[in-house]
Amino acid sequence: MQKKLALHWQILLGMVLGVLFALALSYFEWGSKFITDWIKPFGNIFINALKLIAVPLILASLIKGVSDLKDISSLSKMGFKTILTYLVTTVIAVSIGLTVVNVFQPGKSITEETREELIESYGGDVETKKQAAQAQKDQGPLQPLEDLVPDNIFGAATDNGNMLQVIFFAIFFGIALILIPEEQAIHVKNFFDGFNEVILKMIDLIMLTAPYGVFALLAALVVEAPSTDLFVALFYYSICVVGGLLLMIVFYTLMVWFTTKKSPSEFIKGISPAQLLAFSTSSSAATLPVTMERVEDHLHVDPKVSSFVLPIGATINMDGTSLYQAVAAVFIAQAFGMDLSFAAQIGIIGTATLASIGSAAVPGAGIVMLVIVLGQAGIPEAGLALIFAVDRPLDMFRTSVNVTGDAAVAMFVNKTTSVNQKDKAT
Ligand code: DAS
Repeated sequence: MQKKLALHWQILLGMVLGVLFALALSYFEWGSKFITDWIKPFGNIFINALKLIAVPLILASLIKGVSDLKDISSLSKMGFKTILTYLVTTVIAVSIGLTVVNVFQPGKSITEETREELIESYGGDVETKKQAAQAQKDQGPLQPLEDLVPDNIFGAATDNGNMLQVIFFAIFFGIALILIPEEQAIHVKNFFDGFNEVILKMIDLIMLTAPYGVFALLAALVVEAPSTDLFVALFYYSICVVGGLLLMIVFYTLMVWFTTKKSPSEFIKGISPAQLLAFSTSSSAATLPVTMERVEDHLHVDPKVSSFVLPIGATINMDGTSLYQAVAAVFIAQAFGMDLSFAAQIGIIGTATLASIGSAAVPGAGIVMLVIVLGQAGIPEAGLALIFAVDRPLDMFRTSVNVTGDAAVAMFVNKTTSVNQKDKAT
């Protein structure tokens, strides 16, 4: 955990040094050009590495996740109730995120001049994406459904705009894997378990370069969009994310209060040490042991329930991440002057839910999977560079919400599972 904490603060340091370095060099007339020619490319390489890992991560995590469902469903209705509750809370989180970002529109506070600069620097293919979105509006009502099924998986995997096709293939593959005889499936399952581990290690390695990538991205951001309105917009965007996350905390306390009669103060007092650890490590996985101890010893959840519900939650239930992905995607679209159609925003509910399921419980995983949401919504993925500046602090907040959501669902499942009530009856 110490290594993760060190990397975590290294990234924050990279941000600060990137800004200071750019401010210092901008005093020289060659400073901006130097940063654009010799520093910014390292930021682009870092963003490209995140985009590179998105498709293999989706394939690995969804195929593994879907094929693991076979074990979960065999644990009777607790398995299904857990998965269903996690899905419902994630859709609620994404919906809250979309509501907040559409109501407050943080990206719209950018001036036209800055928008042109951003499009030139980061969103080069905005026009083509706008035309594609317009073309989509003119298509038949079932075109999105037709587009879901790729006619060539390698084509879908190479064009980020067809992330849903990759997701469709992964889920289809996982279901078929469940249906083949166990003695054959085990080899494939072991392969994808191993493949998933390799991909997570690749994310670890990419995140090791994050301090340098963030340094370059921040330096470029300062010299290429020195306008204060961009930083004001990023501040508004951060407020929207944190505000939405706080609404999720309110939702969880009410959910726990109404379903288990545990008062909000008791719930927050019980889970707060895990929230603080999640905040400082930005890792649900690193926090899991503390989450389990708090939920069992202080929120009185049966260990049979918590030992099942919480590890699954740390892996697939990331409500804070899904809310953040919804806000981030629409903010980037607003910053590039793109009006997302209602259908595109509904699509975000689907992809942000799936992207958060596929997000690993490690620092920075949420922004890696944001590529999926952007690609599918037709938003230039290069827009990641705009929000990376504030991603680290927001990762701290969203990880705390991820952990809080896992605890709330564990308490709900504990209160309503027959397994637990049978024990009480004996
Ligand atoms: N840091 C991730 C987690 O551990 C969440 C994220 O990156 O969005 O939950």
